[in-house]
Amino acid sequence: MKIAMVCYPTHGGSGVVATELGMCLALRGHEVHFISYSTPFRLRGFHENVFYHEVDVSAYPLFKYPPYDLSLAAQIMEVAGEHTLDIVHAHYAIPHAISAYLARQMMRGRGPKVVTTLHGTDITLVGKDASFREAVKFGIEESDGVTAVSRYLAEQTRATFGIDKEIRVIHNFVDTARFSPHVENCIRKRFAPGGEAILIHASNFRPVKRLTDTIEILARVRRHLPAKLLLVGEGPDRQESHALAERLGLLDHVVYLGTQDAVERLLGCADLFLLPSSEESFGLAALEAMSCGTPVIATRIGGLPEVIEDGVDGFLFPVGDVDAMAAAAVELLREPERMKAMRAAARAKAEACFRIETLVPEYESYYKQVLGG
Ligand code: GMT
Repeated sequence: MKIAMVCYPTHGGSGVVATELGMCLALRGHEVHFISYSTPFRLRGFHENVFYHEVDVSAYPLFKYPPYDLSLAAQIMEVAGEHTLDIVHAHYAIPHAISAYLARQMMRGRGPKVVTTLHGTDITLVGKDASFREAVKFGIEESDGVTAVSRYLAEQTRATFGIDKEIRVIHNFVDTARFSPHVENCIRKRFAPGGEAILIHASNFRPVKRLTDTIEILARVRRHLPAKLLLVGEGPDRQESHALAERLGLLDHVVYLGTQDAVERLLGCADLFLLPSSEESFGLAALEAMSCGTPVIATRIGGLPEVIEDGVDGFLFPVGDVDAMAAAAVELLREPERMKAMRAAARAKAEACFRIETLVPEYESYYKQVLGG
């Protein structure tokens, strides 16, 4: 098949899923065209069967807000015509599903089929906003196929928009060969020279991630044992978390690493991954940590219970319950045998349920179904 992946290029879960999916499909012999405003960050190097098309948005002085949606639609139309695409796969509803719809209309029905994957805040936050709601609903209803990354998100979509068309659930996936339990002692030594426990969090530091909770957890853990916190990513809440760490006298124990390409090397060296989010449709970062054999302490919200089994391969707590999260961390860090079992269970879950080799063919057969229909 000839497939276009329309996605955000930044360090967000939807861009990661789109990129990994596209690269895996290309390896399986499909022709894959990425369309975005810059190269998706995991799309490094040369890949057979992979093409990249950049969306160029004109900054005409009249435009207070340059119309990215229209430039994207025009680019999709151009790529679809030139390469006779079969499928345009829009990742994240806004504006990608609507731009794909527009491209198909501009091709007067001769365009490719549109598959939209709902990732999370496109439904749970942005999609609920009155200024986007009707457009998101329209984009979903007009797509030839719709997938969601968890059962939770599919239910939320139906409930929020009153949609009853089929929404296929295809969970996030992980490359278990790349994200594998592999402890690099030199990395551990660098961050925890005194043998401290290593807690880690990776995200785009937006309010839904509750970054300051990771600092609160560290503060509580350190009342019982020495520990460091690695923060991977960048985003609007960095400053607030930094200020809190300073106020609590923790700056020597928190390491801000910025965005990292080889996050798997860090995940494998950590003892626990923290994901105290207030919204999480799936929690790809948690899955990547689990695949590295790192148990996750997270919140019991959204799709996280579809990924983490409380007490088996991680822990789930109510949003904001930093006392309980810290207590669970301390307990586990003090019980090496239990920690070992949990590490193994986390890895086993990733291997059993979320392998890229299993989930990508699900998208492939969904495309075939949409094309057949
Ligand atoms: O909502 C976001 O954080 C953005 C979105 C993205 O585009 O990066 O992340 C979502 O998509 C991921 C991949 O499907 C999911 O694993 C994340 O749970 C989800 N984030 C949220 O729901 C907050």
